[in-house]
Amino acid sequence: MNGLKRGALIVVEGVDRSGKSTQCKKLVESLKTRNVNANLITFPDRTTGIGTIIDSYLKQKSNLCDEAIHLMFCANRWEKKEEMERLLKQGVTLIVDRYSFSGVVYSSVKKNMNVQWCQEPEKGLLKPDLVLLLILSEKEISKRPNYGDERYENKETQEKVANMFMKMSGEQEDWDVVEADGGVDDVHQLLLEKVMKKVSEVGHKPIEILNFKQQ
Ligand code: T5A
Ligand code: NA
Repeated sequence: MNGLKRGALIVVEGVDRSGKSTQCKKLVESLKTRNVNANLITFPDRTTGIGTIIDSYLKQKSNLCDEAIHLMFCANRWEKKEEMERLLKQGVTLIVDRYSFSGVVYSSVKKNMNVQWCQEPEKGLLKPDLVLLLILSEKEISKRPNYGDERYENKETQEKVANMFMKMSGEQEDWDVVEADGGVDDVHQLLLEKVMKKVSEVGHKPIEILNFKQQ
């Protein structure tokens, strides 16, 4: 066994505008200044061929049936799996802006989309060591800049999504619910502490495979 410790797989989830992208970028910067090798991974990755299809769907320039777009989001993660595994084994901690949980939640709040069906193609991807769920109060949500024109950017969908994320957080291990109403730096300090702790814990633990607890 070589002496190299693997990186930690850290996922940040939450509703739209909860500050995920802001926090993920800051986490990578802070980890680097603490000599932790870290990379940012973002889903959807709109730069790949599959990502282009997703981007067009989100911008409402094209339409796909609910099942097909679900599988696109999922395939967008599968096409990154090998690279993510390689980086983790090289000791790089990955800060991931959305992952399979967004995939399952945003699809299964739609009519006629079954949760188990949505989970199935996500199984076999890498299991995160920690999922940080950012939650906002009603008051703070109303203060954040307006939603844009992308699909899902409406109050009704966002409420369903927030409820389902909370339900999921109670069912899965390694989830940490973080109140993210505070200023950017305050939330950052909270998250950084949790991430540093996890980075020091993973050491030589094998990377596990994603599965879902029965709903
Ligand atoms: N989706 C995604 C699926 O349906 N299936 C999937 O499998 C996946 C992966 C696009 C959509 O795709 C869906 C979910 C989404 O609806 P996206 O590209 O991640 O996903 O969405 P974005 O629009 O890029 O990002 P979000 O809307 O989710 O916003 P973030 O990243 O949570 O928030 P952020 O950091 O961009 O901040 C939003 C605003 O708030 C301010 C920021 O400056 C910014 O203006 N802000 C704060 N203001 C005050 N206090 C703070 N602490 C603040 N932090 C940030
Ligand atoms: Na984002």
